[in-house]
Amino acid sequence: MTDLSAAAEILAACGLDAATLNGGTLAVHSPIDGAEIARLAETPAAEMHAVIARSQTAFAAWKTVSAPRRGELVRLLGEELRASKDALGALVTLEAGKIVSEGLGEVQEMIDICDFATGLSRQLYGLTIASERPGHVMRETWHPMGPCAVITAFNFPVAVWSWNAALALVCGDSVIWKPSEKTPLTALACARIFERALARFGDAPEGLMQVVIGGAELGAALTASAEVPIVSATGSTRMGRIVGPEVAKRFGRSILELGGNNAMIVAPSADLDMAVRAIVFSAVGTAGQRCTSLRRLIAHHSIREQLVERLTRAYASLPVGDPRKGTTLVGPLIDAGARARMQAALEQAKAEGGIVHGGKAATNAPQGGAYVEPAIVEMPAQTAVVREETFAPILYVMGYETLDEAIALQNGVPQGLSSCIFTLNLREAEDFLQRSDCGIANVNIGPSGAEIGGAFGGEKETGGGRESGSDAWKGYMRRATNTVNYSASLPLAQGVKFDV
Ligand code: UN1
Repeated sequence: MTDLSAAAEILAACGLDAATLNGGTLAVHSPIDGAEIARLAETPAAEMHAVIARSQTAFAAWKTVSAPRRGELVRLLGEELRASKDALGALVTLEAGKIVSEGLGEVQEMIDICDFATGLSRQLYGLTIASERPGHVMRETWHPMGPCAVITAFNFPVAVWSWNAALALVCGDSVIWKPSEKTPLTALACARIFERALARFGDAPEGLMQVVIGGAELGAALTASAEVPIVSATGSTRMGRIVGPEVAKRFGRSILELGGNNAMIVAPSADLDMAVRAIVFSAVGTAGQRCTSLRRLIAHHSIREQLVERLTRAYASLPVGDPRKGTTLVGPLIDAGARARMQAALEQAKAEGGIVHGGKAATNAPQGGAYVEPAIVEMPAQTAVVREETFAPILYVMGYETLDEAIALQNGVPQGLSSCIFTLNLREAEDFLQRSDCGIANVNIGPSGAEIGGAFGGEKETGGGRESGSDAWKGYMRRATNTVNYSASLPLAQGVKFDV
């Protein structure tokens, strides 16, 4: 059993009083051992109108604050996150089951995006554009949009909020956050941390960042409301198929970060020592529950057997178990449902001709948690099960002969998030980068563990959204094209004559 007093201590360190986190309708379980750690009051769906109205009022005030001053709030958030890193990291471990280092890494990712967004607050650049008309100047200016809904998943319960919120806030938007029902405590902890930044900041409007706790009906209220111009949603493709059309129906903007089915091509020239390490981290890290987890290994026939042999050996010694233990590398799946889906996928893979290594329930792990041995499955082809995203540590291995064949396999799935190649051959590497159809394509590193400086997201069923670095901020602002005439005449564009 999770020691409930230890859980209470972690919650208290995050500014949450365990005693007030009871008596509600939403039971929160730790994936470590399935123990109930809280029972939270849910936001009634009927209250969503008021939440959205409050966000609109906050937006009206916030958009008039200068962007660098808005950046100051995000800078303070970064400071508060630094001070709370250990506490929040421990709560991520307790509530999402991540190993200690990955819990801390997630908070570091939040700190990084705060630093990035703070600098960005002085760089919301537009263009100046040459006008065809004399005495005219054209420019592009960027303006705050309005309330931004942020719908997040359990697997990155805090970082994904921060990628969206840090950008939205410097862009002048207000934020309404609906975290996963599986990880509401980390969201409440972030709200506490944010309140501390607000208190130091001084004069931010009330309701600038609100958290709503509950299920799909809250997300539905956000996606349906024309008062919420931006909906950023991270989760399954199934969820995106609902959110995307709903938001489009009212001409809102959605930023979708949905399923991935990420592949690595291992070429004959690859540094296999490095490839093995990259494969193991990206396939079994976070127990295979990252959008960017490695799910498909496309290995050249000449090295395939050797690679599988080395991987099965590395997998056999993987420490699976309590994520709070410093030596553990693979923690639990989020719940028993996730384990059942993994088992079903392995059964289907066998039926489709796969040879399964590993994949059994793990022994030597706390009772009550969904612990599994990561699985490697040698597949005769890219069958139906391989084309689906199963959110678990399953690595399908396929062979190839020519690079064309490998790239066709890599691109031959409905999802388009992350991809990579291991090769020492420059021609192959560049060719792959040109032809991968994913939002992320890497050389000699795995598909997961992206830094916040780049734009994050992918194509096809991954949804097309971009979050985090580069110019992803443009997704949180509206663009205006301004033409200013400083001459004393009124010429028309395209030479049109209209004399009155
Ligand atoms: C996700 O799985 O939703 O690239 C995000 C990575 C992390 C983010 C993953 N920086 O693996």
